Amino acid sequence: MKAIMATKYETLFHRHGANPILSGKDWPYSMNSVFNAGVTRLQDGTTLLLCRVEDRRGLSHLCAARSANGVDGWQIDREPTLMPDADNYPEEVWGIEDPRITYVPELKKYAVAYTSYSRGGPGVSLALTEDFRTFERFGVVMVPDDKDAALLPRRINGFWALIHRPMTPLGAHVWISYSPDLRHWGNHKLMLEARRGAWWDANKIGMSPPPIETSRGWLMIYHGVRRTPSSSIYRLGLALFDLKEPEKCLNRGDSWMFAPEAEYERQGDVQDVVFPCGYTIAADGDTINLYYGAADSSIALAHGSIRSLLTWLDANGHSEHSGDRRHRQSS
Ligand code: BMA
Repeated sequence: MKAIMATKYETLFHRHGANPILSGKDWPYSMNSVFNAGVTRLQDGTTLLLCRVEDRRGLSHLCAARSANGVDGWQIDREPTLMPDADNYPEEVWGIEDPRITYVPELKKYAVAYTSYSRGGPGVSLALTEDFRTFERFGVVMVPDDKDAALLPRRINGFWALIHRPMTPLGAHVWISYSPDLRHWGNHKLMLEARRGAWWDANKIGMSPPPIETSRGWLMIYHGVRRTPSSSIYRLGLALFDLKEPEKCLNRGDSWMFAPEAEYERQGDVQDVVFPCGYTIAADGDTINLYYGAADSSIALAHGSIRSLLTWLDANGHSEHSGDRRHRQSS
């Protein structure tokens, strides 16, 4: 099958030549597929991927892979790192998926927000860890149907902030909620709405990796799901939010900026999916290494520049609050 694609567009993320950098054949134990990894850089500079591993029953758990250069030489835990614990956390009965990692300086811990797949649908669970070997589980913090969550690294006006994606009859939009203690959540605010109609990000969007903190605001890479008669296409767009008031969207890109194109993104257990759950930022403070699940079958890497993402957004975006909205009646 030969794909027909547009060619005249700016490339913001460059795929690594070694892609996919991790797949099932690298795994030390029997499984089906590995994809959608949460990412962080540890104190000693090691890149840690907390990978979603789907077993041969179809249920997922999380497994850590560590690498000195973030590209190869991965040391993969010999056994699952975090297994669903349905006895104590019944909401994890059908597995745990798609972790997003945030280092929280105030706690000196990593917060892992992940999807717990309960009989009532997917919800958001939270856990803290210092070493990715032992975890303190907080259980469900957002009831089903909800997913695509990440904690902001610090309090906003004294409250912890969690970005997430509840599913409502009016669509799947991105929300932000606040908590004094990471357990009790409220002050829910709509952050970013799925567009409607023919748009690439109509009806269903979700935050992909945790937002990137820049001097101009929280830069969010989000996925839009375009339903087609044959399947769905997961593509990525950009939006910028106010640093002090993160529910306030300052700018949102019109077109997508990264989409399934490579063979390993187009073909797999689920075709046409690019799904990043994390990144590292290089010592220059600008280069972003984006790790993404490809076609729900492997993990791939692409690098970009935060400055270029912001420049692109200036040229290709609109404020969600100004008269620009009127100008975009079609949204
Ligand atoms: C989403 C999530 C992701 C997955 C994607 C494509 O709803 O469940 O884990 O990669 O669908 O199947």
